[in-house]
Amino acid sequence: MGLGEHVGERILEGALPSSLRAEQRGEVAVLTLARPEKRNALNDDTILGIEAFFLSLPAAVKAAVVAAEGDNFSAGLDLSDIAERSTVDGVAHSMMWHRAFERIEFGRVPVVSVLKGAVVGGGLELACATHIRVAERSAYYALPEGQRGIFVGGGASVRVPRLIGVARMADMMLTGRVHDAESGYALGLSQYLVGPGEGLAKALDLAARIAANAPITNFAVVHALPRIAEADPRQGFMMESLMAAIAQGSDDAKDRLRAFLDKRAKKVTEF
Ligand code: 1HE
Repeated sequence: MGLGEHVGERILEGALPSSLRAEQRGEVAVLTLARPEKRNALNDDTILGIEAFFLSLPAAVKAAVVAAEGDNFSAGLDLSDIAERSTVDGVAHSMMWHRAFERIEFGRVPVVSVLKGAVVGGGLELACATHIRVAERSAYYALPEGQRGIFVGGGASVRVPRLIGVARMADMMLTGRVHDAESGYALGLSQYLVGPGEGLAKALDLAARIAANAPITNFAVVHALPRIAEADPRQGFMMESLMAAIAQGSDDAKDRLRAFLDKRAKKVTEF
């Protein structure tokens, strides 16, 4: 659970670039992309700010939400940043995105994103590093890298095929295909589809539910589940058994199981 990770005392605010806003709502930290005039295009400062935010979440934070100001989640890489970059700098730049987004995917808490309008290029890469995606009906997904003469560099080759498969990602890159929110939901790009303006409330509700889970369960889902799913099944089953035994042995699990048997806990149908 963020082994060796710095745990902040309070949420980063002043230390973030103007393209990001951070706030804490109870046990949920909310990071908002705040450069709507540029469709939340992601420049280096923003990527480093995202990394800093997830590296220093206060101990009281149990879940996070990534949202956006304006009508769009993100138009991806800030294209004004890329023009003069050398090959060596290009590798370093892509690795910086990978590092920052790994702080989300393998950070201390589960992360929910709120998608609307453009979720394209690096914006889709950012969304795919979060664990739960809530899409408003205005959301649309594209990987225009193919048309811009470049390649994805923020982790899409790894994370997008996990959600929709290599063939569909290849289609998006080769033909410029755009998926609307309904299509994205059907394919698995988002787990939730909500009406206009409803995304943040839904995401906060989901984050509050996540925050109420036992920390060991959230740890297992964020850190163990994706590794188990990609492991050789024989290794995977063993990792699952070990993780199950660790979780079962926790005081949290004992309390929660006892509460159910004593009829003090909600039934599945009452959550
Ligand atoms: C930008 C960017 C950007 C908008 N970098 N400035 N991403 C793309 O190829 C998507 C490029 N953007 C678009 O296709 C459109 O902007 C949108 C369809 C997303 C939105 O259209 P619209 O009509 O709402 O806005 P707009 O008028 O195009 O843009 C408003 C402003 O934002 C404008 O600047 P202004 O100073 O003229 O007002 C745009 O230039 C600016 N803007 N998108 C920079 N992306 C780690 S590798 C990841 C690789 C990628 O992500 S490649 C995909 C890049």
